[in-house]
Amino acid sequence: MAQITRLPGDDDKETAMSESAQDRPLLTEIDHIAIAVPDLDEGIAYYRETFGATVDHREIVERDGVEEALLKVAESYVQLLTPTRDDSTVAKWLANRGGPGIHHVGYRVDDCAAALDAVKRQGFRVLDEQPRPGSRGTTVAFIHPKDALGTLIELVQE
Ligand code: MC0
Repeated sequence: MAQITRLPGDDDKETAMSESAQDRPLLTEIDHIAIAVPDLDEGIAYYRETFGATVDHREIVERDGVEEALLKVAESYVQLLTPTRDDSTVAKWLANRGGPGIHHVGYRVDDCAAALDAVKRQGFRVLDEQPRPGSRGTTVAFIHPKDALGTLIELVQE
């Protein structure tokens, strides 16, 4: 069994966590799994030819320097993401990794500001101090992967 080590500040985190615990969990559904690809059309063709998946929505998000294609899978999406400029964080990620792969997970939340606040109160680093616009009219905020089990997390309010 894994040994649980208590660290200084854990008591504060625990208090913040129980204060933030809601009647229902903050994460309500998986909104999307984001897969970064060097070529969006090639990524779309792979999903179409292999799985018969079709594009539900396509959008350039200037702020993040990405173009996305959303392919619906039940009530969630596969989000294929490609950089639109060299200084995009996704361009850097692809270059470091050397090819396509899972870039982040987007979880639906009822209230992005409240969920972000809960993460911040527990002392975890966030990448957006305030919720901000995401694609297709959503409100989003990112949590730092180094404080989230090595996974970049996006909170998504529809
Ligand atoms: C970097 N790291 C990651 C990661 N990106 N770990 C897991 N998943 C990722 N996606 C790790 C690196 O391996 C490195 O670990 C450390 O984090 C620092 O990485 P870096 O290469 O120095 O990168 P930074 O610091 O320049 O940027 C990473 C960071 C950035 C996560 C802070 O990508 C960011 O701010 N992301 C949030 C915005 C975003 O991703 N936008 C694109 C999607 P080591 O161990 O080597 O130190 S926009 C989107 O999806 C919108 C359209 C939407 O859905 O609505």
